[in-house]
Amino acid sequence: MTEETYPYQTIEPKWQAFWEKERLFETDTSRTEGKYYCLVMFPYPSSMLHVGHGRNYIIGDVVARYKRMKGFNVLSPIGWDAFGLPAENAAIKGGLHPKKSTLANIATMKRQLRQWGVCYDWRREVTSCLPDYYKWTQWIFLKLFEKGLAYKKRAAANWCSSCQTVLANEQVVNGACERCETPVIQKFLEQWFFKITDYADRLLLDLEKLTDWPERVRIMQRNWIGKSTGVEIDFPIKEEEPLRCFTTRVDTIYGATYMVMAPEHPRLESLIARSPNRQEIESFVERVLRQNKEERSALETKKEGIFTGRTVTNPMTGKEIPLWVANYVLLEYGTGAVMAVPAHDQRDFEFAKQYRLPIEVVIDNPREPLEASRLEAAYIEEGILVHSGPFNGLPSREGMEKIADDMEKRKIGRRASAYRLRDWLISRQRYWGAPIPILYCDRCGILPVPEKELPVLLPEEVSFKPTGESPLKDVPEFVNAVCPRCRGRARREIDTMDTFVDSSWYFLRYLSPKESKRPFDPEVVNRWLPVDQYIGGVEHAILHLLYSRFIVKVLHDLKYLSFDEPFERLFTQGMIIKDGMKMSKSKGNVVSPDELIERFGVDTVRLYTLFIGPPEKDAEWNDRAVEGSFRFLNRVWRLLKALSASGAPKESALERVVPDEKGKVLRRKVHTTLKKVTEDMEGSFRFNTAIASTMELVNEMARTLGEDPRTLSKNEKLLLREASEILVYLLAPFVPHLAEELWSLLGHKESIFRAPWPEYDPSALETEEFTLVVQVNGKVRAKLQVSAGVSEDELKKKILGESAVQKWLNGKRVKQWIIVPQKLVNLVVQG
Ligand code: ANZ
Ligand code: ZN
Repeated sequence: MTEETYPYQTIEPKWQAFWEKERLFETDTSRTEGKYYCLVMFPYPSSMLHVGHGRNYIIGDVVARYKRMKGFNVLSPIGWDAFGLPAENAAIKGGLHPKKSTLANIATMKRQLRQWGVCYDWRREVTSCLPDYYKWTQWIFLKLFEKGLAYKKRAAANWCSSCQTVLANEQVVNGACERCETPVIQKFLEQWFFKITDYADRLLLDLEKLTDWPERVRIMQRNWIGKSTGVEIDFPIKEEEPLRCFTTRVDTIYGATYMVMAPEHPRLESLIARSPNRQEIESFVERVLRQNKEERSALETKKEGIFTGRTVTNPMTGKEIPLWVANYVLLEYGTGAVMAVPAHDQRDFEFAKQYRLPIEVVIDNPREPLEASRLEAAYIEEGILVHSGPFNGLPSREGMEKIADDMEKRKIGRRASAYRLRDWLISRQRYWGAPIPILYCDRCGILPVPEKELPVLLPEEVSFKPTGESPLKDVPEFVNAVCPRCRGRARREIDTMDTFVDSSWYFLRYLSPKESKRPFDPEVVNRWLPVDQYIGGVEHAILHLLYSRFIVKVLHDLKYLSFDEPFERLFTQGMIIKDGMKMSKSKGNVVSPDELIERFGVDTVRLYTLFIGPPEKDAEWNDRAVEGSFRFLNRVWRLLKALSASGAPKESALERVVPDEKGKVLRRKVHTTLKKVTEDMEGSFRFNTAIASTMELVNEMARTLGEDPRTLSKNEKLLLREASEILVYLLAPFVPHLAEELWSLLGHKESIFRAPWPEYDPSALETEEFTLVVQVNGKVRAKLQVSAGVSEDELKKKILGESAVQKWLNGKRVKQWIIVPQKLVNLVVQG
């Protein structure tokens, strides 16, 4: 055999052109039978793709190609999440206009995807920064506004002083901006919100339906929604409305010795109006508001507070207890006020110690009675109620229920839930996003832009300066508008929408991307969704998936959609690591695919990306290991070339093989591999093990082929022909260009992607067994059941593993093996 490498340079562009000409990936969505919607998360057009990005699209392409060979009507679309900060920041630094740079990046990435043999139905391409798309993003805003699910309020918002914009809670990671890692501060601003909290319970409950999602993603969503069940209790205040708190430990209420409210609590101002140290309280509040919320609620943070001068009544003990303000209580959680039980809550304990507030044990440790004066930390476990009036002696759980019942009966409290989830802050003080379709009229107030006036076009002539306000404010043609109600002068909203709004519905648009009268054709969408398989990075486990689920539920409730969960199955691929770090431009460890493609061809890069490890796990990229994949493909190429030179039958031989004894071994290998690869593709995408077994199959084929193909019997040629066909099938989703080339070498005229994936032959898997007699030094010592196809190595291993044999070997070395095939083995050992 020659060592020349296979001509990927000519093969790859040839088949790419062929697929395009054949429109192989254009999907007829009017046909829903056997529909399979395979979706990859649409990319942000950031510039060149590196091999780390490649994993997502390659996996999606493998799944789409495989499913299509399985006979499904596969829809595999792509688009661009094209609004966003990086393009605008580049423009501020004196770069290109965001629209120019974004469209240029899209062109580059498109070229790359084509070059990788990743195929989409390009007629369905959507680009979120173009008016024909964002018109409908604005339409979705209007629908939420009509339903009271979009509202504006002045709120403390997370502010990144470097990005000069607010961030959603989800975009704050460890108290810093997710993008640039600048510490986030709180800033009071008028902001637009989507009322996702109205859907908290359904978003939580329906996670149960998503059984084909990775468990860890479901857990992350569950924690993010963060539901706690407990009781809301009203604490009376003299001459005022009672103050309401939320607790998960109502069993501890007899130990509530003081109450704390959040510094931002709307009732604080009036409660302290006549307080002598009002100024002191106000300056305390101001200081706390400069701390960020993560810091404030962290367990380690120093608890600080101030007495309001007021008291409230503990409704169970009837005692007056002091009301404090403290940094560790947040307004957004529960009711923004807490009954403090220092004996049983660690934060309250630390606070009480510091400010010498009373500590009373009301839950006793059944193993070791507690004493308030000797507590070194709060006793937070369950126990037995003490000093709790009629509830004494009850275990915590039971106490909780009994006290809640009692409160509900007397109407001083009620069972309730609290959620960690906050409303979704969607306004951004930036340019490169979809304008929020709202008008402000001095006479008529806040008004939605009438639907027929959509889209509110984003003007192109603006000056890019980081002012902390949207640059749209300096564009009079944009700002000045006519009030749709009174025809008077109105101003336009200058903030734009969070890009997560754009990406919360793009998968609907793919079904009818050219619709100009509505965002999508509900009829087609309802037949094609939910998405059968969604593939993307786990970094979107919370934000994007939660928002998409929310928007779909809203559109469902508005009767546009018949389903209420967008993604049936979810697969999250692991990251590609280089030198121990996530591969990314900012880390400077990016491997560009171009050079590798030049040296080895794109099929090699695809194969390596899939072979690198289980696709859901992170994997370390190794440039040198890529060569191993290249060698394998060359081996396959030479093998099939040699075979066709040997005069193997030209046409399909799948059904005409009658193997002899020797042929059975090969045939068994072929069909076990087919079975295994099929299972690997179906289950959890075990591409790496599928490829590994395909490599074994190639070894077995090479063994059968032997040194001189001319000596092959007719039967062997037939068998090898069958093996070759199946091998090409198995390789096709992974290395589609080479597979097409080999497929045509085998004499086929049509694309392999129009050929149905083969079924394995169960009869080929059957292994016949025989009884083997094992002798040691000529004496029969064991009888074993052995399968007919066993190799000599395996046979020896099996014999040596038998305890009945080991006993007679006594640790001695076997000098000689005498083997009578399928009958007897005699081990000759010394003395
Ligand atoms: C009394 C109590 C006694 C509490 C006790 C705990 C233990 P999770 O489980 O996270 O839902 N809390 C309520 N609202 C708060 C707010 N806005 N800011 C800070 N803390 C708040 O926590 C619920 C508990 O967190 C509630 O139950 C309340 O303290 C506190 F032995 O009430 B607990
Ligand atoms: Zn008006």
